[in-house]
Amino acid sequence: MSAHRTLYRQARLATMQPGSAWGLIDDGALLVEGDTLLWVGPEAELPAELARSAPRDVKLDGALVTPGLIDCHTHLVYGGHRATEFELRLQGASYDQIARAGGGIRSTVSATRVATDGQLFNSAADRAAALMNEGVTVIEVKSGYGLSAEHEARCLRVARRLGRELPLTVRTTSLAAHALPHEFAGRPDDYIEAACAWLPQLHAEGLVDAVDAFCDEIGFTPAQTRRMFEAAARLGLPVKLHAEQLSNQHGAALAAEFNALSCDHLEHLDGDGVAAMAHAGTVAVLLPGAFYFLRETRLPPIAALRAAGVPIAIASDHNPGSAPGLSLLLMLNMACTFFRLTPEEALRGVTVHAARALGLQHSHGQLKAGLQADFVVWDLAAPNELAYWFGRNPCQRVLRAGIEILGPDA
Ligand code: DI6
Ligand code: FE
Repeated sequence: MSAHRTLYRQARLATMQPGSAWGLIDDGALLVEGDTLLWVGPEAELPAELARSAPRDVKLDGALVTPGLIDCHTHLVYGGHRATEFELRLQGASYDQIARAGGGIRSTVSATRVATDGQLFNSAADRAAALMNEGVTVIEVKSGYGLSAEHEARCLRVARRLGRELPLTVRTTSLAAHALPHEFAGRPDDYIEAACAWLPQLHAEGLVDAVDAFCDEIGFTPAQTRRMFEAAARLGLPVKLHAEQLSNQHGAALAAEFNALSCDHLEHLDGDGVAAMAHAGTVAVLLPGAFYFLRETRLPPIAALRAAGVPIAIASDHNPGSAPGLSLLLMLNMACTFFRLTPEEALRGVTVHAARALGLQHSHGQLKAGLQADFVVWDLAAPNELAYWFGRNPCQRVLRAGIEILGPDA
């Protein structure tokens, strides 16, 4: 007997391992030791001495089990909201018109700067809880609403605190190159120089896992983005990019030059960008919530991404301007309805490919021996139901690092 082992059995495992649809194992078992999956496979093949070694035995009655879900692109830490801007857009104003008039991201920057650390933490923790309720065990959180050395650091510290105080893995991304703060009006190159200079200190404080930028007409130019990436590379930090969201700036090819973990949005991505991403092994993160909420009509080039073998991830992009939703399950449904992903591709997009978009593919994203014991038990029989229902939460039980954080034993 090994006191810290638990056996979960009579499960339908969507392991998401490659080689078969969903990596499906009917009548499967999971043996958890501490925070790790010790054994995963068909229950009939579980060695008897391993079965006997677990003092706790949990029967799951045929329920579906998937890896913990991973939301690999969020802007969770911010002050205020932008419901009035939503009304303006409904009356005909466009997202970029509002941004150019000084609203948009910059109005959230003002609301973030006046919020206390406690307010920022509490609002972000509530939002994280909503994601976690649907089986999310890993999130990425970007800065980008502080836009000064002090306020960027504050937002990243709040993100780190979420990871310490909630049963949740949090990866942080510095997105100082999100918008031009008013104190640098007309001086974007000076702002980028300043933002590059903050990075070593933020990194020294352990606040940055990756560096991102918004490369667009209302964001930063490819040349400015390159300077940000060079500053990241000097510190050995991986990069990601908000690329080709509203226009084609050839940002994906630039990011691929830096072996980016991911390029995100991609509605305006062209064939050269697809090829560059495939060559670099960069993940395409699609954000159907932003596509929906901005009422976009131009689709990312899904067929070309598939044909080139670019891994596709799906994320919420939760932010107050273009994607205020907090349901990763709804994103699965929208990835299928809007982008015509298959339900299996959509689930790979919030598990195995999302892990890769965060550089966590060796510890997260699949049900596989040796990986962290993050998994979700669903009140569902078939994995395609995950992308089918919406507005219903079938999440029954969540284990994160081997500990039940939601469910009968939580
Ligand atoms: N693209 C987006 O969709 C978010 N950031 C970005 O660069 C939107 C951020 C916002 O509108 O507050
Ligand atoms: Fe975003």
